[in-house]
Amino acid sequence: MSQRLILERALLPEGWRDDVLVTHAGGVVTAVEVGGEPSPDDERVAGVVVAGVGNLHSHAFQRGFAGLTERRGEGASDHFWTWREEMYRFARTILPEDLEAIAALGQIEMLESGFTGVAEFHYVHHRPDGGAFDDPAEMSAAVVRAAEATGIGLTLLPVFYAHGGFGGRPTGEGQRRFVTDLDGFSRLVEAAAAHVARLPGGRIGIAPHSLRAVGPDELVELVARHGSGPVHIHVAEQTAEVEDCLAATGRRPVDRLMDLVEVGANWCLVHATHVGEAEIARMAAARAVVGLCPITEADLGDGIFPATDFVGCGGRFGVGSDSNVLISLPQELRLLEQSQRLRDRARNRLATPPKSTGRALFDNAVAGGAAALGRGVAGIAVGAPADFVALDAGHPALFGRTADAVLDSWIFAAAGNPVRDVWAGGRPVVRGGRHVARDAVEAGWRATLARIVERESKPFR
Ligand code: NGQ
Ligand code: ZN
Repeated sequence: MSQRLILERALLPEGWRDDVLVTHAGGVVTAVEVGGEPSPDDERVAGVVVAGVGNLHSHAFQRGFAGLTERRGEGASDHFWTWREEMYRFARTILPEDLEAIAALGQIEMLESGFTGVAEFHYVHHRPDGGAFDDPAEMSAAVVRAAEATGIGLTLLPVFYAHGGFGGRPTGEGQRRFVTDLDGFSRLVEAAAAHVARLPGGRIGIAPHSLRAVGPDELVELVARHGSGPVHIHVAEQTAEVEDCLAATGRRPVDRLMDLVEVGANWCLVHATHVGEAEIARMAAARAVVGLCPITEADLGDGIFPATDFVGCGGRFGVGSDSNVLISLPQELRLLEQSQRLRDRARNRLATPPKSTGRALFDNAVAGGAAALGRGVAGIAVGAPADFVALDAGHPALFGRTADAVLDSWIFAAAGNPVRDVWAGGRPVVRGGRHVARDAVEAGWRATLARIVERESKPFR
């Protein structure tokens, strides 16, 4: 059955329009008419409506230890690799029901901030002792159940992980829940796909974890077997990875990756922080989406992605919440722009006139997110998922603003959350700024965190 919404003001791919009649059926937009004839059954949506954004990179379980790695450890300094040890320690404890509860709260926070879909880069596959679950996709199924409860559009990316570093170094204790061989991975993908199939709007892709964790022959084989959908990979996030890659292969990571396999528009290169001029041009020419995760990249001390140069080459990007230390679509976009301003000591670095900075950031996030999630059509348009975000035009930060200034004010000037209502796959999931299942999901979250604390002998810092 089709449903109709009358949007008072909306951002369509062709620009800002008033009185837009949107029809959707089966979770997909079937018609968009400006000035269409309303009928009494239509739902009127006041305020300003924009498309929902795909969160192109999440590790759901990491939401569970957010805020617990902000003390300096024993060593001389803390950095990405010491954080990773803490993260592994947390990953070792997570059971399927824990993952379901943690993922559900994270997804609610995503939806309430304007993310209507998520690409879940999922690598905690096995039991805590490294043994196999009866269903190889047991942990994946927990993420799928969370998405069923929250309504977020899930693109599940089972991760292939085989090595502890370049040159086929063995994996360590902390990685034992992640590791499969190629055939085990194919079975996992098949089992995960069966779970995803019951999810409206669910999609599946793959994620070779990184050039550190995946050998060259394995990468080629993974793409040959499973490379028809979205393919995501972490690349060049830390300078140590660049150095190790150069030492092992004589090439920088992005060059190495693109020498090995044909990277195209279905690829999402996550982070790509440390890239040279030639790599920037190469990623842009390939139409790959660069998956930027500014909050996590700042949190982990990764560095600053050369977004101005990449956009100058016509490159495509979107944003992801990655470690989920803090989940907020506008804050990801703001920090992305502000990192460029701090580096360049200049303003409006990612604006593409006549679009304002906020509009340019937002449009990229919509298009890049849709591509990375394998969703085809982006924006409020026929064939796209019925994912809409209604902003409260009366919110103090937005009041009196028109056109692009609404997005600028949301992204740069709103401390509170002006997101009022959200639809994901046609389903109303946020009403009055609150997810409809928030109470139940919060209760599950609290119970889960209490369980984890009880189970752990050594508390998280
Ligand atoms: C991850 N996260 O897989 O969760 C990674 C850390 C790694 C980020 N890179 C582990 N932000 O890269 O080896
Ligand atoms: Zn990641």
